[in-house]
Amino acid sequence: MTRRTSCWTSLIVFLLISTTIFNSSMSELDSGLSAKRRRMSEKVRKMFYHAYDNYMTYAFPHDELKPISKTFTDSLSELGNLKLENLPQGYNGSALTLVESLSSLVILGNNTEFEKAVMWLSENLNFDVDARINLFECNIRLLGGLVSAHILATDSTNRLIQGTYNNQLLVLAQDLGTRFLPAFNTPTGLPYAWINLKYGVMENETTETSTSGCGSLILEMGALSRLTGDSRFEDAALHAVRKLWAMRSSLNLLGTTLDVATGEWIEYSSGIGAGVDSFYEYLIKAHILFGKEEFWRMFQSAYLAVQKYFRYGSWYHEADMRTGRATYWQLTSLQAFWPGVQVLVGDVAAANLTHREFFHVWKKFGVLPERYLLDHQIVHPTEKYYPLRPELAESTYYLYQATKDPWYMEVGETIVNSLNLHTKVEGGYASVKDVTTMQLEDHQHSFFLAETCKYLYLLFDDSALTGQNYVFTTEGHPLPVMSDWHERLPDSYIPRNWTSIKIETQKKQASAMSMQVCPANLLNRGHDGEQIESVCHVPDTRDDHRCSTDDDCGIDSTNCRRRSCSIAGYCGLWLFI
Ligand code: DMJ
Repeated sequence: MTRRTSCWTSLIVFLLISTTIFNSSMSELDSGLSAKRRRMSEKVRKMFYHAYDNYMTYAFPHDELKPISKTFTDSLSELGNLKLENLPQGYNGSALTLVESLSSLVILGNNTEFEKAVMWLSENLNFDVDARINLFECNIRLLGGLVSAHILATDSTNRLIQGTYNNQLLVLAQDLGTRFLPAFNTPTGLPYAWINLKYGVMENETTETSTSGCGSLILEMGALSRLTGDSRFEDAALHAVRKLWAMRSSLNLLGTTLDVATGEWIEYSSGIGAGVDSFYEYLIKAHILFGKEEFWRMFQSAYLAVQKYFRYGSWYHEADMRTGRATYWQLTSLQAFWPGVQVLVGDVAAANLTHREFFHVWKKFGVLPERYLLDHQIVHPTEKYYPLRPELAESTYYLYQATKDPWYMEVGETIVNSLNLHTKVEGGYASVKDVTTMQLEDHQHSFFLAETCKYLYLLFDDSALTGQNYVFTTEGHPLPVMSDWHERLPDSYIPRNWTSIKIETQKKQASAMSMQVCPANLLNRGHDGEQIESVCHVPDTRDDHRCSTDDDCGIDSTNCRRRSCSIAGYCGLWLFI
């Protein structure tokens, strides 16, 4: 054998060996990941049932579980004073946690328990009660839970409730939605935050509400209208969105609280967290669900304003809607939903950056504090709690769907382990009262079952969603994306639970669940076949990129960072933050 032949032989042998090693290490990696997926989904399944079974044992049919004292609460804390003494005889709460668990039971594949729950609710739920409830909370939890469960119960692919289900949940949802309508009877059409289910708006009711409270009702009420053919629900919610949007500042920013009688803002400072969060979320999700360009236009302007005025590096602070000047430099636990929204519009890189920061704070404390002061890097003195919120798990799930990067499963595992270590008690999962001491509070919120457990489970096992195309409401209840709910159909489409868009000769599928890109990005795309531009792009004021101040500079399209003006007078990413 010549020296040259031997070199070639060695190279081929080397390549064969390394390919075999590479292939086998890849398959080891794959099987390692599958094993992890199985192990973790099992762990989350057990978490769900620990919370659910304890609720059913100690709290049902009341609203929520007190896991430490193994008793119940009917105050529905955030929902208002739906107190037991106000309820008719024999009526024991709204079984809120059961309603909130319905879609999670389907995702976990427990059709038997789902059917049992649906039948119980059909026979026992009654909204004719003298109770003052919070419209937003009641909408996202009860109405959303019922509408979503009705769709799941009647979905032929699920083969649920054979023969026994006659739209009872939809009838209940329609009754509840009708009880909401008097809230919209205001001079502005913006709904009151509180309403009595039996008597409507109470005398001397407060006219103050929040942006999310009056502006994020469109998914549930829109779906209710589509299902019942009664347009009043969608009309009322849509009117409120339009009115709120008309109240934006010249910077396209909204405040946090307002007066529904006068249409005046009360709190001008706002951000992406408490009091505003789901307003942004519902603009993009309503566009995906109803295919309405109007929602996309509102969302796009609102999103650009958020990126421009609230974003600082990977963080989001609050700012005055009139001037855009920063007001509070605080991270709030609720803001952690934002990377999930960014995934829906295709800004995955920006989502990843922000998500990492939230995870960093989670690891620092073991859970996320409700409020964290960014400039001092300390927990807010009076908001040290963690009520089992889902937002970080939710964003982790979306980012995993978009990237399939196994690192997000590590994040999920950390979240699961922290929850079991710090919040699991014999009678369920308890909220954390103080993240600095891990002292617990006797409350298992219903969203722990509707959202936290659901997103964690879906992170490790999304098989229940295969071939489905859902949008999740802000409370984690799935609503199917159907072409026949779309106002403006794409060029070509398959008339089922999927939206398929034809661009030139190329047929592309766009889906909120495939997470590749929001349909609007494809629809709004130019004819030149250029790559879809990031939705966060804000061009510099001048074409030659010259500037006098930072205000002349926009948002960089590739990484969504705010550009600043250099000493030499050029816009760019000069400050790495
Ligand atoms: C949930 O009820 C919803 O996600 C809502 O939009 C915000 N707050 C809670 C969970 O943290």
